This record gives sequence, structure tokens and C-alpha cells, in this order.
Amino acid sequence: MALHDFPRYPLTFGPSPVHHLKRLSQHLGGAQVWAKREDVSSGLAFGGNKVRKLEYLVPDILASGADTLVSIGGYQSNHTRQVAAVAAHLGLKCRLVQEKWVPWEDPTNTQVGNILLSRMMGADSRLDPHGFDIGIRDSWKDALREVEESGGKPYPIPAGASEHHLGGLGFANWAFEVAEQEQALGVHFDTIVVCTVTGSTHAGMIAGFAALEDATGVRRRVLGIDASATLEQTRAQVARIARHTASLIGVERDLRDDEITVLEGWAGDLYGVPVQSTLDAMALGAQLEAMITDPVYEGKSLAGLIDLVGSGEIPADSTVLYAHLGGQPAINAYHSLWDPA
Ligand code: 5PA
Repeated sequence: MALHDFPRYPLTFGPSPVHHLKRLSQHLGGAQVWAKREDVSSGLAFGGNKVRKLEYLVPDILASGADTLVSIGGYQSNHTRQVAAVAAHLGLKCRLVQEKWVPWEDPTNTQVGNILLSRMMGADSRLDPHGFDIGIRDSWKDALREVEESGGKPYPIPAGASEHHLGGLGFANWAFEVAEQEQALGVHFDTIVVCTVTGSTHAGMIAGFAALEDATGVRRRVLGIDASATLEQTRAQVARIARHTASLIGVERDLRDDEITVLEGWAGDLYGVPVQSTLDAMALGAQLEAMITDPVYEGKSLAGLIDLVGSGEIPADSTVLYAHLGGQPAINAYHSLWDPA
């Protein structure tokens, strides 16, 4: 099988836009930095990286005859908001488990941003006191059982859609899209920087670029920036999903270790809690490019990119592509970071 053999239900406007971050590049004084924007590529509730993953799940959802999508995330999960959006778009019901993944005590955390949007879109969003874990949760299994007991037909979507067997395909497709956009723009991205937490975004890219490398001989670096401070678990999950997705799309060799890179250093101590480098990166992106990033994910991966370009670890003759995966609605719960003194 190849990627184009898998059915894809379009939920985006088309390829996500790619553009040069000229002022940021100039400020950093090294590699040229571009961005590819999952945050502005769908009309479904502000979009984001899950929309692209869900494009490959929808055919399976529709074939299953399910009437309720059941998923899980933190209170300010972007993923659950995008599942709620897809449910609304398809005319299905949606049951969400929102766990206390982040010790962020602002009362607005359960009221504004992503969770507000999910409620507006009609999802049955219920709070749960459990803490952060990217694995399969009992609370999610309970929700699936409850839907069944009340006569519904649930369709299970795990955290970040990552443990779903088709969860890596969306970003394998992203890699092919990048290769086409390079042709049209006349640029070559030798390095990709991407935030990684539940793993299928990064893993899908690895699989897609491996397939492209085998077809064209072109090698690139895909640098995953850990944003959850659970490095070993994340590395293992990325490697597993990358290998699974690569075999799904017909990559006939094992992936090399150097194709699976998760870098630590910008997550701080806790998932969802920003550190100084996160705030500095968010401010730089906003003030030089009006490119808004969130303190949970994209602010941390942008901080990684800034340091890697600044230190020359990504060399000055590189052209680097920053994968902007969305996530901005959460900033509302983090207003205190910018409240005037
Ligand atoms: C998320 C994830 P992966 O989970 O595929 O590694 O993606 C990381 C990521 N950027 C990066 C943004 C804006 C994200 O929302 N979010 C999760 C969520 O519940 O929202 C799955 C954790």
C-alpha cells in the first residue's frame, strides 16, 4: 500500500500555507526560517494539527456507523476541540474526557479557550481530576462504556489520535505536501522543527519523509522538540508510531535511529507550564512576525528552533521549516502571563 491508497476525507482548505519568516530569520542571524501553518488551514474551529490527522480517520468513522466520537485530553486540549469540530461538521455527537493534565490553577482554565469552543459546538465535555498521561486511560474507557450503555455507538479516538492505527497518516501526507510546495516555491527545507507530545504528528512526518527519501534520495533532519518532559515515553511512542506508519505506506526498510530525533531542553519540568524560554519565544514570534504561539506546545518548539538556529546547531546555510501546529485558543487561559503589572 502507498499513502494515496488510504481514503482521506477533506477537512482543510487545501495544503497548509508555507511562508518565509523574514524578520525572525534576520533577528537570529543564521539559517533562513520558514513556517508551514496548520493553524490557518481549516475552517473548522480554528483548525490545528488534529484536523489533518482526522482526515484519515473520518472514512473509518463513517464506515463504522458510529453516532458519537469519544476522545480525551487536558482541560485546554486542542485535540478534543478539533474532535468536537469534526463531530459537528459530520453531524455526530461528541463525548470528551477533559483531565487535569496541567497544574495551572487559573479559574479560566476550565471556562475559556478550547473548552469553551468545544461546549459551543455541542460536545458533552466532562472534567476529570486525573493528571497527565499520553497512554490509554481508564477514564476514556469509562466514557466509551457509558455511551454504549446509554444506547449510543461510540467511535474511540485516543489522545491526540496518536494510538489510532491510522493516526500517523495525516502527517505522512504533510511530508508529501512539503515536497510539492518546495517545487512550487523553489526552496529546499533541509531541517524541519516540530513539537512532539503524543507523537503521531512527528512520527507521521518521519514516515512520510522516509518514503520520499527512498524515492528521491533526499535526506532531511526532522527535529522533534519534546514539550511534555516525559522524554523516554515520548521517544518510544514516536519510534513505534513512525515504524508502524512507515510500514503502512510501503516503506520497505526499517527506520534508522538518526531518523527518529526527539530533543529535550525546552519543555521545562512540566507539560503545560511555560518556562522563561517559552515566554521569550512567544514574545519574539508575536513581535517580529505577528505569529501567535501558545505556552503549551508551539511556544516550546519555537524556543527550541530559536536556540538551535542561534547556536549554529542548525547551520547558517540551512533553510528550516517550523511546523506551526495551531493551539492558540489556549492562550486565553494563560492571560496572566501578559497581564499588565
Ligand atoms: C499538540 C497536541 P502530537 O500530540 O501529535 O505529538 O502533537 C503535539 C502538539 N502542537 C503540538 C499543538 C498545538 C498540539 O495541540 N495536543 C494534544 C491535545 O490534547 O491537544 C494531543 C495532546
